[in-house]
Parts: sequence; structure tokens; C-alpha cells
Amino acid sequence: MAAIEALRAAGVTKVFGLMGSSTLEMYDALYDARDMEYIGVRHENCGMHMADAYGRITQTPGVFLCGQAGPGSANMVLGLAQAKMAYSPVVAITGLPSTEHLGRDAFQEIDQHTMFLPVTKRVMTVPRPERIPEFIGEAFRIANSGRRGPVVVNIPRDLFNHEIDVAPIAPPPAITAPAADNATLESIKRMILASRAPVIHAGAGIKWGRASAKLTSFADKLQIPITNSAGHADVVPVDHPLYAGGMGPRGNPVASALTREADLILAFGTRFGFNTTFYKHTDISPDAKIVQIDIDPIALGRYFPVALGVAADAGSVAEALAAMMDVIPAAQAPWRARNEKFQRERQALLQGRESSGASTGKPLHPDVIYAELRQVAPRDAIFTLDAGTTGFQATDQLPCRTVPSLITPLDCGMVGFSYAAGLGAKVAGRKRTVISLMGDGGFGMTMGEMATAVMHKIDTIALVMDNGTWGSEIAYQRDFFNQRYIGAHVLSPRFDEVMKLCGGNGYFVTEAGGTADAITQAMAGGKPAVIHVKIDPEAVVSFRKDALKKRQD
Ligand SMILES: Cc1ncc(C[n+]2csc(CCOP(=O)(O)OP(=O)(O)O)c2C)c(N)n1
Ligand SMILES: [Mg+2]
Repeated sequence: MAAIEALRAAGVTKVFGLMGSSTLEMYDALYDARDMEYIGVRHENCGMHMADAYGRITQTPGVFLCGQAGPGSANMVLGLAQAKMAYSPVVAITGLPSTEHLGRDAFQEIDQHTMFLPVTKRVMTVPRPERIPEFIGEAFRIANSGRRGPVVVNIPRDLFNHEIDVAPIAPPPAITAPAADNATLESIKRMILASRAPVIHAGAGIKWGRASAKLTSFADKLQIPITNSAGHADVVPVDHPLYAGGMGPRGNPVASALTREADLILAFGTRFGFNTTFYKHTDISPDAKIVQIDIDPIALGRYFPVALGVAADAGSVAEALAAMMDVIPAAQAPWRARNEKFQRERQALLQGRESSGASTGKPLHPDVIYAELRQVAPRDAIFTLDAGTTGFQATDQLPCRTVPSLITPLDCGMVGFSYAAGLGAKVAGRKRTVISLMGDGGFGMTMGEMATAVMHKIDTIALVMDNGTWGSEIAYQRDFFNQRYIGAHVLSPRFDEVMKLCGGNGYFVTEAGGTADAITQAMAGGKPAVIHVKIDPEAVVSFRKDALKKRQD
């Protein structure tokens, strides 16, 4: 079948999906496609998150085959929005009513083209059967080029019923990302040499380019500290001596002080977006010169004025700069005193986290969970997070030591992402341990996928932190609404027991030490696992700016 041939030409080996009568011909053709593994999910939205995470780990679009026009398609909307806001490459193929019925308010007819427009990079509706492979090929090209994103291909169901002659389908073209020219590189070099306190600020562009080693070589050569943007704490291995962690409201005070006090910020593959800056100068000195390097020219200078905007691949610029600059030994760096101060402060921060994580009190504080995770997670582990207070508190605390290893909801800020994203990441990197962190609320939204995990032997470890509340939101009711709690409490089943009923492994933790033990057992167990941890309902944080202000007063 031409549609399957088009997937094959794009190199597809995994297809996530939930079946339905609008695309059954494609399902039937998939039956014979022994080179493609089909992973059937329990909710289209979760399937989108799997495809999203799969795309982030493999750098190729995750594919979701949606069976049903109308309701099935509508279930994809949030997942698409999520992928769009994460600039994640996804190709979703879905059905439409037959062309004979379109426009008549037919059964399951929703205006899908319009519905998908704001939540995708592109929506395509195939007009003729012989153009199906062309549209699918185009979807892959668009999803994975420049700044990536999700693409939907709508196919009216009757278009599958035609015998068509198609020419052999060519794979999508390889595209080389642009590099910076010599004059630009020379300007950056001059700015670095004239600087007294330069800082590197790095984000997703470095991850997408798999350019972490290029960035650290550049940083090492010139002794420039590295901070990361929100959600990208895996931009370089966290134990790199020049790594300071996340800056801004979701980061830590040491990294934020570095960017606040910098006179030159070298921004590699990052936008200075909302979660990193709140679009304010709080952690970015208005006097600092910013050199922003991003593959997307629209990102340059969008939220903060730049001294130099470079539309190029961030990794290639780091590599070129490293090649053209002389080594500055640590002891001779003009910013040596600043570096020593930051490294001392960073050590104190890390030690503080370890002491807080060593608490044996009950109920457990999330810091204890993160500390135990740091002890036992393997070096190549992948972590996924949800929005919610436990996710927020984890962002700058996880032992991300392989790039990429952190998958978060990013700017979509959604609850109910982490578990499904972990399953997609595991399908992408079967050999890597995947640990998905989320709250009891978020896991409850997506727990149907436990059965998917067992059925398809996707053995991730879900670490569900049960505080009995929609924690991030109850924090606001506690801090601003005189503790008038409404809608804030959640009663959950023992998720570990539910996982056992599904056929996986389950662990229940209430004591310090229990999380590390459970993770170790889950890694050895060889089955999908859920660790249900009881945590302190009081350890929730209200995140809004006014809340921060109140805490500082
Ligand atoms: C899909 C979605 N629904 C609702 C929200 C609003 N919201 C943000 S955080 C949060 C609480 C999450 O609770 P839980 O998953 O238990 O994590 P906790 O904050 O307790 O750690 C809610 C409801 C959201 N961000 N996304
Ligand atoms: Mg909760």
C-alpha cells in the first residue's frame, strides 16, 4: 500500500496508534509490514505523547496512526498542542468521512482541518488517492525540518479504496543546518575576549543537534560556565564541572546569579522563553550583551534585545568557536574569581540538597525521593516529568548525565504527560532505563496506559508521588485563598496494586530508603513497574510571581 510505502521510505519502524474504521485499510496493510512494530494505546492523547517523546529521543518524527475520524481525531488535540509547544516532530495520520459525505454534517464529521490548525506546524488534507504518499512524505519533511513540530495528514476514508500507480518513493532529503560565517565568528570571539564575566546559556537547540560535547569542549577551552533553559537540564551532563544548572524561576539561585551578573550571555539554541525568564530582566542583566544563536531566525531578539543574532545551528557555532580560540587555562581566566565563587556556591547547593534528601522523617519530602533517585539511577537513564509541584521541584535535581535524558511538558505545562511520554521514550531507546516522575493526579489521568506497557513489554518505571492533592493548585489555595480548599483533594487507588493487576510490578513506599530499593528492584524486575510513594502533602509550592514575592517578604 502506498501509505505504508511512504512510511517505509521515511524510515519508520514504530507506529503508535488506536484503531478505528476510518483507516482500516491502512491497518490491514500494516499487518504485512513486518519491519514496523505497531503499539496500540488506550487513549489517542497518550499516543501523541508517546510519539512526541519518541521523536525527541530518536530525532525522527514519532508516528501516530489514528483510526477514527471525528472523536478519535479530537482526542489528539492536546497531545498535538503539547508537541507543538515542545517543537517536537510528530506525524499523525488520521481519517476523515468519505468525500461523498464530507460537508453534510456526516457521522463523526468534525472540521478537522480547522481543529488542528492552531495545534500543529501544518495540517494537510489529502485531495486525491494518488497523492497520499506525496502528502505523507511532505509531512515528514515539514515535521523534522528547521524548528520541528507536529504535522497531521487527514485522509478521507474512501481514498484508501483505490488501486494507484505510484513511482518509487524517495526518502525525505538530508538537510544540513546552516553554519555561521567567519566574520560573525570573529565578532563573537572579540566579544568573549573583551568580556569580564561571560556565561553560556544553552537549550533545546544543543540537544536537537546532539552537540553537547561540542558545547562542553568550547566551555572547557575558555572556562565559561554553562546554564540551561527551563526543561533542558540535560543539555550537558549535570556533573560537568562548569555546569551551573537551570537559571530563572524554574532553576536555581547559583545559575540565576551567573546570568544576572554576566556582561556577556552566549545563548546557544534557546529562546529565553516564558518559563526561563518570565520575559523579565530579573535574572538577565539589562546591561549584558546577548549573542543569540538559533536555527530559527524568528527566535533571535524576540524577547530580549541582542547584540548579535546568529541564524545558525548552535552546535556548529560552538564547535567553530572552540576551533578558532586559544585555550584559556583555568588559573589564567580573567573570570577565574567569578568561576571559583560559582563552583563553591554550586557545591554548597548540591550538599544542601543531599542533606535535605537524607531526612528520615515521615511523611517523605520529595527531596528524599530525588536524592535516592540520584543514588541509584544509571548514567544513561531517561527521566520524564509532568507539570505539577513534584515535577517543578525535580527539574533542577535529576541526575541527567546522558544527552538527551530529560523529557518534560515544556511550555504546554500539562499534567498527564509524563507516564505516556516515558513509554514513548522507552520504545525509542529500549536499552535505556526510563524513570517517569509524576503526581498522583497526573498519573490518574493516564493510568490506562499501564495496560499498554504490559501488553507491549515497555518496561518503564513510574514513580508516582502521592500527596493526595492537585498539589500545585492546592498550594495557591493555601497561600492566597485562606485555605478554603475546594476541588483540591484527590483520592487515588494503590497504583502499585493496579499495576500488579495489569501484570506488571508494583512497589509501595512510605519510608526513607524505600524509593532507592524499589527502583533497584524495578530495574531488575524486567517488567513495567509502578512505584507508589506517599509524600508530604505540605511539601507543595505555589509558583506564581506574587507567591514568590510573598515568600521573599
Ligand atoms: C491537563 C491539565 N489539567 C489541569 C492542569 C492544572 N494543574 C496544574 S498542576 C496541577 C496539579 C497536579 O497534581 P499532581 O499531578 O498530583 O501533582 P502535584 O502537584 O500534586 O505534585 C493541576 C491540576 C494542567 N496544568 N494540565
Ligand atoms: Mg498530587
